Amino acid sequence: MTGKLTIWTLDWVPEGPRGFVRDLRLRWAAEEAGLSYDVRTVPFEDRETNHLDRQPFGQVPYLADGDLALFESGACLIHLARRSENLMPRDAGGEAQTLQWVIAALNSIEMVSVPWWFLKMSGQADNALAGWMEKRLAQVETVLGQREWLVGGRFTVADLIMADVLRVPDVRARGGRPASEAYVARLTARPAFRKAHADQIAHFAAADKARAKP
Ligand SMILES: N[C@@H](CCC(=O)N[C@@H](CS)C(=O)NCC(=O)O)C(=O)O
Repeated sequence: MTGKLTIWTLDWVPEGPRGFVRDLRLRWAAEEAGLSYDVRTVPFEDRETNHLDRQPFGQVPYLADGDLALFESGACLIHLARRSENLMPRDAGGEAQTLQWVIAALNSIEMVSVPWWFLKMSGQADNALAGWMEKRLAQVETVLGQREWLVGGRFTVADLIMADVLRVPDVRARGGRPASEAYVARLTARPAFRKAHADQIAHFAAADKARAKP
């Protein structure tokens, strides 16, 4: 697949999630890989139903690569990684381990951190998931204390998504995890992240202006 890449996101979001909407994962990967892409949008209003044909859960991001349409940020990242060695080694073992850590970020860490965060945001700071969350973060801290990168001694999309999961301010604010903190700082200092982040912020700022027009 070497079609035209289009990353789909929302046309606008409130201030809170800006810089964290998951299209940033795909923008970041494309920037790392030097792949050109367009960004297109679906309306924030009615988002739960207005693009179910492209994302069956009414979420973003989703990706078009020519005629291929994909949803789930992890699947999109693995797809992009197959287009560029910058994102994933080409040997079978390196590929398998990248996939393993992408799934670990989503299914072992974000699977805990998102519901924990939702409960915290709804006023339950000391919620029932706090212990599970602490355990998972401590386990990742052990891994990151022993290596700079998750796979093969080099940057991969596994680091991209793990850092994106760990960089959530409420997660970082729990503190006491120096290796994870250094990892997040190192990953988010990468020029590709900074560009993707700045572009997402600019995208939603432009949407503010468009909405303000009479
Ligand atoms: N598992 C999905 C999660 C996507 C997700 O949570 N997207 C958020 C934006 S970052 C969203 O669309 N939220 C709107 C909603 O759920 O209504 C993925 O990784 O792509």
